[in-house]
Amino acid sequence: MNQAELIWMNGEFVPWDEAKVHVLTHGLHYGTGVFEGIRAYDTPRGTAVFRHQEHLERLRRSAELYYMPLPYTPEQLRSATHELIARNGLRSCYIRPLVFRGYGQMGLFPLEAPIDVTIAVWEWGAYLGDEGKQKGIRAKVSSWRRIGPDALIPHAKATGQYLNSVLAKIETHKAGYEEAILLDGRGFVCEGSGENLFVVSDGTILTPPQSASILDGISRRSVIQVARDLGLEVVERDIARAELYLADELFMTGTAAELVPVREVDDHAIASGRPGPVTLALQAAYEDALHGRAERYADWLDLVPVPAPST
Ligand code: PPE
Repeated sequence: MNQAELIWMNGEFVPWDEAKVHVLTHGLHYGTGVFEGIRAYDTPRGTAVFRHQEHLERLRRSAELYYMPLPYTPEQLRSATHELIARNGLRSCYIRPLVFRGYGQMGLFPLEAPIDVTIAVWEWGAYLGDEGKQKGIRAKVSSWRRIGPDALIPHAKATGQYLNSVLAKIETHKAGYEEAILLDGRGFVCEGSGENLFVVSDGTILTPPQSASILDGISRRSVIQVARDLGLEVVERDIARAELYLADELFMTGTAAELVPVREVDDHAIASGRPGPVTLALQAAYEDALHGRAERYADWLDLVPVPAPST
């Protein structure tokens, strides 16, 4: 991976190679952590973090759902992130805040273990490849179902929950596909291993609802808004597996992935097997929003203050 210079750990800026934890860290054993994935873009007004406050609010909520009170306010984490980006000299980057139960307590009762908070930033290119973004990816429905709301909390972005995504990702990777699509416990379409999913059918954009065990993606919400602003109809409803094969267009959204067309599912080409017009129009409009080229979405971008020159 692309290393940066500094990582923020519990209020301090530490060199990348010194950002370490004890092997008896609670979160390493039991997955007791929550995190975020955020991106900052090099925009005409300077480096800007996309929907920063919304991501930090989701982090706070994820932590709360697992009984971890955040020892920092979202505002403190926001300014720490600004400083971290500036001190690392990055113009664009991926941002990974992590909140986890730390060292000091073993066993499943975690409430006495400390809560550690770290933020890392690094340069991260196209998650599903540059070619995938342009031409679309090949996906396969995984045999692993997405974690259900009766066992875990799909709405929380918790570290332990990602074993589910990892199994699906490995399975589909070994089978020669670029991404996994998981069904929910009822057998309806849920999402990718790290992306939400959209279907274009007869000019309408469909996407699974909150009750389908999805992560409430911030890219998903943003793309829904961009689509509606373009005059497109977006409907949240359950989607049957075969509707993927019969779709006119398919695409995925996520912070790391951004907006990526899907050109094949389970060896069925989606329509012509090339990204369709709705996907391409939305992708272009969304890229404009991310990169600060769309005035309409300017308030989605949190500008990183330029540090005052040292005297
Ligand atoms: N579902 C899952 C399971 C998921 O992990 C993500 C983000 C999304 C949907 C889309 O959510 P949002 O980023 O808010 O639009 N996945 C993150 C982790 C990727 C990783 O490999 O790590 C991300 O995109 O940052």
